[in-house]
Amino acid sequence: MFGEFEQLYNGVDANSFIELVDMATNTLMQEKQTRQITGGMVDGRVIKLVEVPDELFIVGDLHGDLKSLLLVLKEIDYESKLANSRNKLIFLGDYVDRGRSSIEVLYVICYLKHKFPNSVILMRGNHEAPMEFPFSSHDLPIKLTQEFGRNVAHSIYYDKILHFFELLSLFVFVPEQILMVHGGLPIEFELLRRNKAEGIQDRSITNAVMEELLWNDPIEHIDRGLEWEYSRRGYGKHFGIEVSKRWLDASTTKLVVRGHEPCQGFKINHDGRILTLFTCREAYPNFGAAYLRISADELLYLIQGKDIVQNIKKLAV
Ligand SMILES: [Mn+2]
Repeated sequence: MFGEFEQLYNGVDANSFIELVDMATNTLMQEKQTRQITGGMVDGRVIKLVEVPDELFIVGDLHGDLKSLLLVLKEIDYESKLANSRNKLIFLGDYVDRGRSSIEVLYVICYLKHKFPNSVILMRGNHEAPMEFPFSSHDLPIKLTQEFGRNVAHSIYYDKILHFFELLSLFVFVPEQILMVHGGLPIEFELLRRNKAEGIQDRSITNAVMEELLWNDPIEHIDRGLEWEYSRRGYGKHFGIEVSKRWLDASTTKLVVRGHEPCQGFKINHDGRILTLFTCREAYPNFGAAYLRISADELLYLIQGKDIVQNIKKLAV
């Protein structure tokens, strides 16, 4: 049914897995050296897509759900779509933890980045955890040990995976159109205003900003009319509509697309300014899965974020 990924249902062998992680890592390092991707500019962990992609596909949290990932690839006919590097498939991060197939999902996304380097953009989620923000539901090291044998989690394997995680994008944007992050907008928006012409830059992403990009959530109401509050997640913040308005105004974009929160495939916050996508069912049986598919024309004629709902594709259960 899924062609070349069919064998993944029987697991991945350690050598071919780590070989692919190495290849994807090299692809990401090369991209950072040349500072280019088709139709866009790469500044470290920031990607600016100067040309609106012919077709744009965005996938939210996967959390080790191989089946949902392969369904999306099949529905979008990935081999023919990704062969055209003016199309873009953007993953919002959170590939691992919670589901059964974190290793297989990593395998597939590494394969895609290696095979279609100019069509695929991999963002970092909070589960692709930086050393600075460890948390307890990170079960990837245990999965590696179970699948590849004792001590793998503390070996060169895990080091290579961590290095790969460090190269993933934190902020991707299409000027005049959309901003993409895993979690949310940092409440410190001075960092955008300072570099208004260029947008956010890699060097503006301090650890504190990275924490917010990976962990923040939009919220509709905050006590006493405050613009933000600390998150109950332990890291990051809840940001209110004023923060969203300021970011979209300053960057002259229409919409933020992010993942990070389970929902029925998608949800809208802040009067259509924030779209959340969630593309995982296995570890969240009470939620739905969906992805976004939008053409350049549809994106250019988008007036407000709410209008994008017609481009959301729900995954069949
Ligand atoms: Mn997340």
